[in-house]
Amino acid sequence: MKIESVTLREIHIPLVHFFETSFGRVYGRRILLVSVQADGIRGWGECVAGEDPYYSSEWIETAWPTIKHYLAPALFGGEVGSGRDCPALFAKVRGHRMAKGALENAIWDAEARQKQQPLWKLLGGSRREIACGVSIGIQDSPEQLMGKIETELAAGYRRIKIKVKPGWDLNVLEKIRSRWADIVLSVDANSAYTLDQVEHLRKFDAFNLLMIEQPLWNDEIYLHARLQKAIRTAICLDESIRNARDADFALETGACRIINIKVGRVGGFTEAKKVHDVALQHDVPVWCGGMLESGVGRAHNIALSTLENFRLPGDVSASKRYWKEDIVEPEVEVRGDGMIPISDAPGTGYHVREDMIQKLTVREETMRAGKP
Ligand code: OSB
Ligand code: MG
Repeated sequence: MKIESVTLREIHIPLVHFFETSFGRVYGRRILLVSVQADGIRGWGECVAGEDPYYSSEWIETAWPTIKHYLAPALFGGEVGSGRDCPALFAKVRGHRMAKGALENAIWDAEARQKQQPLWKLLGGSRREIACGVSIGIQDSPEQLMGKIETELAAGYRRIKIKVKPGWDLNVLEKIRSRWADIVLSVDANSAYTLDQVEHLRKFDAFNLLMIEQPLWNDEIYLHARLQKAIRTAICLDESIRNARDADFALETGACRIINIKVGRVGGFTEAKKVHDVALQHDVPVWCGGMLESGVGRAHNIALSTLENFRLPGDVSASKRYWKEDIVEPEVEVRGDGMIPISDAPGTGYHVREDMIQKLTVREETMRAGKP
C-alpha cells in the first residue's frame, strides 16, 4: 500500500455514566482518531491515550505531535505492505506506544478492507464469538455499585470487575459476596497499593476472586512476583506489560498468572499478538482490556479477542454502556448470554460513521506524503 495521507481528529463525547478509577473520575472522553488513506481505501485507528497522563505517561497531547512529526512521516515515501511492517518503521521513536498503536492499527484496518478479508482472520483469530465482562468504576456509594452490578448481571455479562482503592475494597467486596456468592468477580487497583500493604492485600483472598489486576506500581514487575508469592489470588498485570519481553519476564518471575492485553498499551496489533503468543507458550490465559474506547477501538478489540488464548472474558462490552450513540454501525451489542458474535464481513464488520465523526470533531489535521 502507498500511504497518501494520515488524518488526526479529536472528538468529544460524553459518557453515559462517569467512570472512576484510583486515579480519578471522567465524565466524557476526548478521543484521538487516526485515519489513513491508501490506494483509495481508508483505514481507521483509535489512540487510547487518555485526556491526562494518569494511566500512562502518554496522553492525547503527546500522541498528536508524535504522530504528526514522527510516525506519519515514517510511512510516507515507500510501500507499506502491512500493519506488520509498522513496528520496524516506528522503531527509532522510543515509547509512545499508544500513538504507534493507533497508526499501526489503522494500517491493519485498511489492509483488511483492501484484501476484502475480516480483520480477525488477518490477525490470525479463530473464535467465532467472544466472551464479555464489564469494568465497573468506583461509585458514589456501595448501594450505587450494587445497582450497577445487578444491571450488568441481568444483561448477561460473564465477569464483573470492580475498581478498588484503599477505603473502597474489602468493605464493598463483603457486600458483593454476601449478595452474589458465586459470580465470576475480579478487582482492578490501577496501582493503588504498595508492597508494605501485603497483609491487607492477603485479605482479598477471602473473596474467591478470579484475579487482582495491577495492585502495585505501574512500572514494576518484580515486586508483583514478591506479592504473588504472598497471596493466593491470581495477579493479572495490565499497566506493567508494555511488550512481549515484559510479558516473558513477568511469567518467568511468577509476577502474574493472567495477562490483560490492551492493544494500544503494547503499541499495536503486532506486539499484542506477540504478548498473546508468549502467554500461550507459558499456558497463561489472556483477556482483552478496554480503555473506554469508541466503536473504532472497540471493533479492533473484538477482532483481537478472537485469538485462541483470549480465554477469559474481556472488558469489551456494549457501546450503549458508554455512549448514547456510538460512531460505528451497527453499534457493538452483547447477546443475552454475554457473548459478541464475530462477523464474517470484510474489515472489522463495523462501519465507521464519518458524518457523525465530523460533527463531533473539535480539531483535525492531515499530513500528506511528499509535503513537509
Ligand atoms: O485499568 O483497565 C483499566 C479504563 C481506563 C483506564 C484504565 C482501565 C480502564 C478500564 C475500563 O478498566 C475498561 C473499559 O470498560 O473500557
Ligand atoms: Mg486495568
